[in-house]
Amino acid sequence: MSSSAPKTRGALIAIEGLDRAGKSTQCQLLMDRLAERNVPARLQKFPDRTTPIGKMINAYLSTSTTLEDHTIHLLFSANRWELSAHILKLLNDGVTIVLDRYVYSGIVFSAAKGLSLDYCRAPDVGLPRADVVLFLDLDAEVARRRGGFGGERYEVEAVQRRVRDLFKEVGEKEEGRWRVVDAGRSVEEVREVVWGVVERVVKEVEGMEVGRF
Ligand code: T5A
Ligand code: NA
Repeated sequence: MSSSAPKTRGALIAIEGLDRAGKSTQCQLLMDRLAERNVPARLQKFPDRTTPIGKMINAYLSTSTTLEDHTIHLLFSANRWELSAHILKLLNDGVTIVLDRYVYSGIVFSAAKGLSLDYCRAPDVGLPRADVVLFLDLDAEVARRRGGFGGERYEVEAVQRRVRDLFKEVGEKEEGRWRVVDAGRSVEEVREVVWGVVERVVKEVEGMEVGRF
């Protein structure tokens, strides 16, 4: 065991940003590019609305149920924890994982309601740490004009403004892992910026252990 070469592992790539910043669009394009380059990869969206906890979150987001702020915060975190062992295993098996939102959304959307940043981070401490976070930055007014905005609980411009400021604050603690991408550009331009970062990170993590948040 001691003489074996470091095992190739997958990269944990988080795509974050405001509602309608183009996260899901870019996640799909990134998955396509990774497939073209023969990099084994999986897409994992958070919240994952398919699990029992995810179904509770979905009911909350679609505003059909009300939940106390701490309760829904812990459910979002629990939704990440229930998938964490699976994510770790895939990474260690050499599969790159593209996350459509992760702990950063978890922190800032709850903090925007008035819970402290320290409280909001705590339940996610220990989860697999993203090797890089691509923060798709978009003016709240531009986000509002994009398709489908307004249907769900947090899709209110004042909330989105506060969320944008909080993302900036959280990103400052991530140092080199946090990359701000101007999401106001065309889909293709954003795709190329994202790929430029991901292509490098996929190579850089080879032989490195998965970190913990
Ligand atoms: N949340 C989430 C928490 O409170 N705590 C948590 O722990 C987590 C994980 C649901 C909510 O949950 C909150 C945050 C959210 O409020 P969700 O399910 O990810 O989160 O939300 P969705 O509705 O699926 O996705 P978004 O609204 O965030 O949109 P995306 O994925 O950013 O944007 P996308 O790609 O769907 O694009 C939106 C529109 O813009 C166009 C697209 O074609 C589409 O019409 N578009 C562009 N137009 C012009 N130029 C570009 N570059 C464009 N890119 C995309
Ligand atoms: Na999305």
